[in-house]
Amino acid sequence: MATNISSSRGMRVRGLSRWRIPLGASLLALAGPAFAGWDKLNMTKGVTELSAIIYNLHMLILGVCTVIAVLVFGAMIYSLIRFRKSRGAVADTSMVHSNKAELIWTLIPVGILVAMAIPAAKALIRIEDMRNSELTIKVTAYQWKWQYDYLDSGVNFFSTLAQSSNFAREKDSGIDPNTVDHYLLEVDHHMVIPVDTKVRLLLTGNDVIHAWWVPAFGLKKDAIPGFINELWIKANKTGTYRGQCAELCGRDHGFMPIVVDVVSKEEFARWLEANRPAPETPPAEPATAVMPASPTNS
Ligand SMILES: [Cu+2]
Repeated sequence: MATNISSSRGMRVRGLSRWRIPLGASLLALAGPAFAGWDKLNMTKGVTELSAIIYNLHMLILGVCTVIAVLVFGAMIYSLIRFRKSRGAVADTSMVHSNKAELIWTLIPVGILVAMAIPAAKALIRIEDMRNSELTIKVTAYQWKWQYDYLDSGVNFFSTLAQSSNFAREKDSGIDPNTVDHYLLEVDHHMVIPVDTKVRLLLTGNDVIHAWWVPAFGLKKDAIPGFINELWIKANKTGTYRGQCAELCGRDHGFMPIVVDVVSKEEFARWLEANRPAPETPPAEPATAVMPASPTNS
């Protein structure tokens, strides 16, 4: 009987080993798509100089936090298991105070915090450094649209939710939002900026507080009525980047997206020329009225 059991177990094991390779391969195949979305959990690296700095800082601090978490929780879990009561561990009640221990657990965290503050302060200073910008755009937020004013060239336009999204969002529109391209993330007029150029944005609001946010640019700043906030972008990759108002600004807060086209410098120059307002023609001089000759009595 025992032989039977062992032999049947042996068969089962052999049977399993036969399946091991295909099983492993299919698990790997499943893991591929499962892990494919993991990078989406993290913040985006973005396409600008600042977004890269912010991403690298985030990864550095995350690394420090992870090492601390592993060390602290590792020591804690190890102690809980190794010195458990069932193994005869007896609490040490004699140690009530230790200057040495207190110094260590104060100085080490302070050292870590100071070390982390250095790269964080460097990144903050870089974010606020508006010097040497090559193009300035004033961005005014309204309920619920954006106005872009290219201060150096006079190009000025409003950017509102695209009609396709606007129709689809209506109650009982009968339009499936999944069929609408970039649903709620498309506008009628894109903001256009040149690649590899330091662009300064001056943000303000005309009614309530809004916030201008394009995740790929790594920055989000409030647009406040009566105030000017600044941020700068230096995109290193052409493309279309989308964002949203990130401040709860009223009923249609979800319907004022931001779309930015980063184009080559030549293409930007052409776009600017095509959209430049026509020079104002001075009003024509009023024609001098010709007085009828007074009738003469002859
Ligand atoms: Cu808003």
